Formats: sequence, structure tokens, C-alpha cells
Amino acid sequence: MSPAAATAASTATSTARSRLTRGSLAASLAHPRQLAPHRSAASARTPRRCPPCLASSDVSSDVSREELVEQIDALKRRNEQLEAMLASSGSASANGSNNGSERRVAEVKRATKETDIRVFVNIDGTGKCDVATGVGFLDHMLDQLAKHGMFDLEVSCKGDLWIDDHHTTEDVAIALGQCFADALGNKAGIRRFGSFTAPLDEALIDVTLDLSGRPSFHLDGWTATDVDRIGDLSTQMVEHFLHSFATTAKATMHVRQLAGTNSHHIVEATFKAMARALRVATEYDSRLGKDVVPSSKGTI
Ligand SMILES: [Mn+2]
Repeated sequence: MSPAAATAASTATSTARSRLTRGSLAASLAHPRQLAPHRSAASARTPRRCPPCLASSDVSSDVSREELVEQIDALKRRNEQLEAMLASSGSASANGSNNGSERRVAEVKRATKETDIRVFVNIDGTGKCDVATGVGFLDHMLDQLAKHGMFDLEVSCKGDLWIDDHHTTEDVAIALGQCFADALGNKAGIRRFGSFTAPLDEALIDVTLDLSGRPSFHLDGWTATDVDRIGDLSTQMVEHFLHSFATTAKATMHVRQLAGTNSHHIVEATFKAMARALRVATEYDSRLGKDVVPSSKGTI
């Protein structure tokens, strides 16, 4: 039975009940000709069209009031189940990621003597971010990546910060790049290329990337390293992070500073531009079949 039919049954039943006078209610429910006139040859006085769902149900002339109420309740429950099924099937097709069958998510766990890391990425996310690396400014940058890339991102890292921020920053980048590579799979149907120029006050940073399968990283005119540290993150490690990410994500990535003097602005604009460029490159191309790899070679 369709949800519409179930709704019709419920509505028709309540309509039938509302037409009964108060005095005849019990008797009429005990003899439910008004609900199922087609079952009663003697009910020529009340020729009414029978709802299709009642026609197929087991309403009979000797059914009790309690049984009728049970049947009505069962119809309502079935109606709710069907509506829930309809709602869930609707959201699944609206998601439509990875040929409509697979979610573009990945998790990487990486444990060494230097760091113990878990990273989870949902490419088709909403920008939810739950990160704790122990390096505050790195957490802030990962939040930019999630928010502006519309990725859901979870990162936890217990690193050897008593030494410095090097292993933590580098290994988070390695796990993150691996997550993107894993979640994107064969990259069928995606745009593959992405480019974005992000301003932040005086800073203007362009990130152009190609999820090419060939790791290549280039940094041009980038002056954030004019200062040694931003908060608890050494600026040299930002370059190392970007390079490590591009390597494990197997992406070609160019970062160009077009303007900027404040290192905090330069780094933050870099992550925002990278997030937006990644968002474009990982999104599905509506003109490309979802099983088509965007490469003249046929594989990336
Ligand atoms: Mn290193």
C-alpha cells in the first residue's frame, strides 16, 4: 500500500466515524457497513465508494470495535513507516555522492614513536570541525579548511610537543592528505582542478591545484616566514604542512602570495584559499558522468 493510500484510509475512516451520530456510534462500529459497504450486499441504502486500502484489508461485518480500532492503529503505524521510508530514500538520492552508492569519507589512523593520530574526512560535509592537535594555531587553520571547504573534519593527535611542533604538524598533514586521496578514490565525476584567491585584509593568496595523482608543490613569493612563529606554530612548518599534504593527497598545488605583510593574515588566507580550491576540485562536475574519470588517459 502506498503512503497516500494509507493516509486516505486513515482520513476516510475518521470521516466515516465523524458522520455517525453520538447515539449510533457503538452500534455502527460493531457493524461496520459504513466503513466497508462493498462487503455488505444489504447496504444498498448507503452506496459509497470504498477507499482502496479498506477494500484490500480484512474488515468484515462481524469485526468487533476493538478489532477495528486495532486495524486503524495498524494502518496509522504502517503509514508512519512508509513515510519514514520515503523520507530516507529521498535524502539518500539527494546526497548522490560517489555514484549515489558510496559516501566519500575516509579515516586514517597513524601511530609512530613521535605521534598518534586519527583523521576522519567527509568530502561532502557541512563544515563540521572537531580538531585537537595540541597546537592551537594549527587547529585554527584546520578549522578554516573544514569551514571553507565544507568538509567534515575530525583530527586528534597526541604528538611529541615537548620536542617541538614539527612531527605533530607534519604527520597531521600526511594523514589528512591520505584521507583525501582515500575518500576521493578513482576521482570519477569530479572537477579535479580548483583555484581560489582569498583576501584577508592586506594579504591576498592564490591557491591553484590539480588532483592529478602526481605530487608537486610550489610556493611563490610567500613571506609568512618573515616571523618565526605564529602563536605556537612555527611558520616554517606551514610550508612543510602544505608540502606534506600535497604529497600524500597526490596533488599538484601552487601557492602564490599576491600581497601581504602580516604573517597571520598570510597563513590564514593560504588555508582559506586552499579550502575553497579543494572544494571546487572535489565537487562533482554536473556535465561529467559520475563514472567518468576527468583525464584523457582515463585514469588519474
Ligand atoms: Mn619533516
